[in-house]
Amino acid sequence: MKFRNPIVKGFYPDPSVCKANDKYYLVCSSFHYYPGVPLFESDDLVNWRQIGHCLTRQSQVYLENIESSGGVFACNIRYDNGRFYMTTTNNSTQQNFYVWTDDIYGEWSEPINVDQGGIDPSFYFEGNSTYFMSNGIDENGRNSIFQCEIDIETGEKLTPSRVIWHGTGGRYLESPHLYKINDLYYLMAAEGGTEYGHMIIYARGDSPYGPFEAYLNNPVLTNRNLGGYEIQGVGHGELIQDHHGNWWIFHLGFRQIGRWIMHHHLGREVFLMPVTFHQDKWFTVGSDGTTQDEVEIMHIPNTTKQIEQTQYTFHNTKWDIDWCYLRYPDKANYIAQESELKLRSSLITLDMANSPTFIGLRQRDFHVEISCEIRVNDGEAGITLYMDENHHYDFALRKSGNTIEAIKRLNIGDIKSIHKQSIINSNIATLKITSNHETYSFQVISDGKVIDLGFAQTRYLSSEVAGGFTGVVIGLYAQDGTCSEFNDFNDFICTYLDE
Ligand code: 6LW
Repeated sequence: MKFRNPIVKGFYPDPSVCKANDKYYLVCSSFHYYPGVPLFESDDLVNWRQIGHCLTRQSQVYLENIESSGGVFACNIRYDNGRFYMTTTNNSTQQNFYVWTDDIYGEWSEPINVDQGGIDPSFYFEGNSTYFMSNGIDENGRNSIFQCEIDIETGEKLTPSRVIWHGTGGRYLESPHLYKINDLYYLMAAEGGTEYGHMIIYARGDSPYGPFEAYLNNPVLTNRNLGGYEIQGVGHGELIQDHHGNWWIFHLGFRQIGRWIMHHHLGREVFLMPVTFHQDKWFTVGSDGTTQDEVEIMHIPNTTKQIEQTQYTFHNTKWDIDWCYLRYPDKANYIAQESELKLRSSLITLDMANSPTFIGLRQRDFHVEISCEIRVNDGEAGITLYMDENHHYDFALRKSGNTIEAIKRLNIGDIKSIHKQSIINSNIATLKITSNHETYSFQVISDGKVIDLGFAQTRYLSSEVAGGFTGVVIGLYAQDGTCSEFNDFNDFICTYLDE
């Protein structure tokens, strides 16, 4: 069959995958968004459906007032002895921890802390032993992978943390994962940082502690030399054998816009590439160690079809699965029903690194049409294209006294300006945003009339401008009111269009 990358679109970075029973499970980092750690299920590795999150209670993850792109960093999911484990770092509290569940569709445990620093923690289970590794800097200032053994019931360290590898000398040695394949231990990691120099490297050895011999042709995967190619920043990967014996790497990457001065605003997404093990027991990725947008593969039958959801509405999404909040929300400000959403403003605005009244879906592709009928009863109610508190485009109805205005406000760093506004006769209107690679366009439909509020560039919401580790989220929000009345959101439709 032929499949297209990315395999999961939109801001779903740092994929980790495991198999259990006859299915596959994938988790991603979530930073300051709540619930934490989106969890997906698949039957065939190509089609993924979100089934929940691992961190669904405030007691599991501290997110209060944390900075954007702080919080939950890269995660690792493993299945051992009938139990699922997910380990991650809360980078804002600098704590590595894990949670577990015996029911993948149910709740996960309270967090169990592990006293080893660094980010990108990961498990390797063998017999009764649990190896726990993460990145760090050794006493000589070198990038390192540290490993210890823990008691999986309590998280207690059973051995001191030891350096097991220094990588190949690239900057930001991250995402260590250990696998035992045909009696050899393979340690795979990323280097180069999560931007344009990103890459996957690996080494192998005879024991979980090494010594590890690096693959001679590292990096085994990178797109850093593919100037002008859309897919960039590939790295941070997971190696997995499917139920039929074939090997794959899931990894992150992003889709850049522009050839020379590039930008990307959809965040880091999930990509899939086939892996071949050779007679000498070293492996390679794809045909030339790069990630391609279209992959033709014989060992997935043609009967497997890659099916993409192109429309997201209040009816075909679930509030607690598909949607997300900024940090821990004040649920009293939300009434979310099957066909309708009501939001009440709080004193917190979208400009604050806090939890404004906001509920969002990730923007998954460039060409999208978003529309929603909004009735403003108090303050400002609208749609925001949200990168972080300093970079967001807000499109809203605003009520002051008896006057109702439709506004488009651009927030780009320190520049915050209402760029266009128009007085309308009613407090109900449909707001419509259309986007392509380069621009978002904004239209208000009120009383049967279409009012054009112009456009804004995608570039200023990109990672290159805003920084951070996330991507654009399409948020419905309310702010700046008296915090008394709810505003109504109806007929939300987000449709992805062919280019
Ligand atoms: C993550 C690290 C990385 O923990 O970015 O691309 C960090 N890799 O491994 C945040 O996602």
